[in-house]
Amino acid sequence: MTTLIPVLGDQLTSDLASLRGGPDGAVVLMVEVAAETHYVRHHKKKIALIFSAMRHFAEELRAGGWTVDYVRLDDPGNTGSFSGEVVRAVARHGASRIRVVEAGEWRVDAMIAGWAADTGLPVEILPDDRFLCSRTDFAEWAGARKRLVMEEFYREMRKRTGLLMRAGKPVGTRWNFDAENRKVPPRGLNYPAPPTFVPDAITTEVLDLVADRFAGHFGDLEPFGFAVTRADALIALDHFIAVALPRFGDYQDAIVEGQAFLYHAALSPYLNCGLLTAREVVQAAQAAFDRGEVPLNAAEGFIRQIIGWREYVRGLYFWAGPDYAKSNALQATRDLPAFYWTGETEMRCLAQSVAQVKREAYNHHIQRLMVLGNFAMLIGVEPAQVEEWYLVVYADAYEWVELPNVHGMSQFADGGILGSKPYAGGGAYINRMSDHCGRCRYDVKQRVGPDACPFNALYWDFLARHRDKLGGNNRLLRMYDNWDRFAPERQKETRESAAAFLKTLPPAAREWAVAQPDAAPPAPPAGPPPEAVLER
Ligand code: FAD
Ligand code: DLZ
Ligand code: SF4
Repeated sequence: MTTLIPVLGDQLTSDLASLRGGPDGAVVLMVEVAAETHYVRHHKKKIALIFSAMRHFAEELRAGGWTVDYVRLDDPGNTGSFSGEVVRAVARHGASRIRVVEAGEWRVDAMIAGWAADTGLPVEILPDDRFLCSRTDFAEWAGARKRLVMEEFYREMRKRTGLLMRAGKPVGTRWNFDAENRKVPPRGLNYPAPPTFVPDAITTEVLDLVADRFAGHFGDLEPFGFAVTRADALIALDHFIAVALPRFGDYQDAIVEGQAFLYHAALSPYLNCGLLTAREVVQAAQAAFDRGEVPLNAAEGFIRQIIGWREYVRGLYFWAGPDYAKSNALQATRDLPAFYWTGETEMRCLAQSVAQVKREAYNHHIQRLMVLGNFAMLIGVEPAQVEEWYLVVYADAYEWVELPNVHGMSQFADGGILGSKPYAGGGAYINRMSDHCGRCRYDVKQRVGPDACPFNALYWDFLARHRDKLGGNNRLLRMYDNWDRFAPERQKETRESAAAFLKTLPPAAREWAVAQPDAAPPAPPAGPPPEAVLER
């Protein structure tokens, strides 16, 4: 009775439900799957991170007494698909049953659902209890509600986990300190970059493989400094808790040129592939708060991101079903501009964000939401193209977390299931939260004309264009009032300015994301409109 336990590239957790019984004669199957690397053409750093973390994890399991069958990308006979490799492994090991943890996305869940028919064996599919809220628990919570409100979910999770709670009440008497998390950082602050790790022999071999096989994918492969083992990911966690978390809350929404990480955790790549668990990172934050090492607004802000937003988007992804991605509430059809890949635009905020993600496979939340996502929504890019881009470029991107954030939060393509209004903003927001505008060729204070910040006219044009769908939204009434106070001539020149800018956009750039013969994208070069109110 040999049990085959397939472990996917984002299940690299020794306490994974399928591994909990201990070795017991089972065979763990891990596979470098060609199809996973090019169903979208992931950033080179992301592929290297996953392959290296997988190879290290296999070694750790072996050291723990497990038999691990590890199929490398170039191993002879590798079929290049999860299902093909499960079928081959069943035959190799004479397996009599399969045990696996549910996947993080519908696409792979569907493959797993086919394994019983593919192999003729019983397949036990276990819930992924690394998440604090199961798919069923979220569905129960959501089922009773007219609207899904993250803040309500979050409070429920605070009660359920007991984090930052005292005698059934939130510590500090408030649930949410978001309003205190939007400070503009003073000049000259020291930012503690997250630790980087020198590639060992395993990683070096993977880097060579990725350089060779994925040369045409987006992004810089080196320098490569990600943690690829649990031990190193724990160092990154300790560093964040000790050095960055104390100021995490204050400057959560800021953007500073040359500082990719500010006081952000930069832990999502490790959380999402399983090197760290959500439980341990929130417990570490709570413990630092209990020791008096971090203020409440920081601890609460961070814990909210994990047990609130992270669990909420995952719950919503599975609750909404595989068709969630199909909606296009704003009927957006434009192609993604080429500069999302090349960085070649004079809009400094966008150019800098693209240059950063090319280098680091990382942007922080406000760059993702209020620069890159905001612009794509204002110009009306087809949601599927935006989603594909986000899935490609970020080391932490897996569909369960990418899709709700992009489709729902950033593009409002779900029509308001995830959020109650679009996260749209003009240049004034970016100017207030960043130091880009002073160095930009565009003037953030101008609304129209060739030198005006494009975000400004585009913002008003977006509102005017979508009045039929958004005009009745209570949270946008003030903005529509402002627009209505524009004289007709002013409205006309604003919309004409937006139209003139849209005509200048470079042609479609889809080819970089979708599977096709390798070709390296070019390297990137190094009256006040309203402000978006963020709720995090
Ligand atoms: P911090 O700002 O330090 O936050 C701490 C942790 O909270 C993160 O590591 C992450 O695990 C969690 N978190 C915070 N916000 C969210 C959120 N909205 N959804 C889920 N988890 C959250 N996050 C991903 O992990 N993968 C993605 O593919 C992804 N795509 C995004 C796309 C868009 C358009 C937007 C607006 C957000 C996206 N996010 C995504 C959420 C968030 O931007 C990243 O989790 C965060 O930037 C990761 O960096 P960090 O670890 O420094 O985060
Ligand atoms: C993202 C990714 C990549 C690039 N490669 C692999 C791989 O070769 N083998 C593997 O098991 N997993 C990989 N992954 C992660 C999977 O895509 C991920 O497990 C599924 O999307 C389910 O969330
Ligand atoms: Fe971006 Fe406009 Fe500021 Fe330039 S002026 S950096 S385009 S917000």
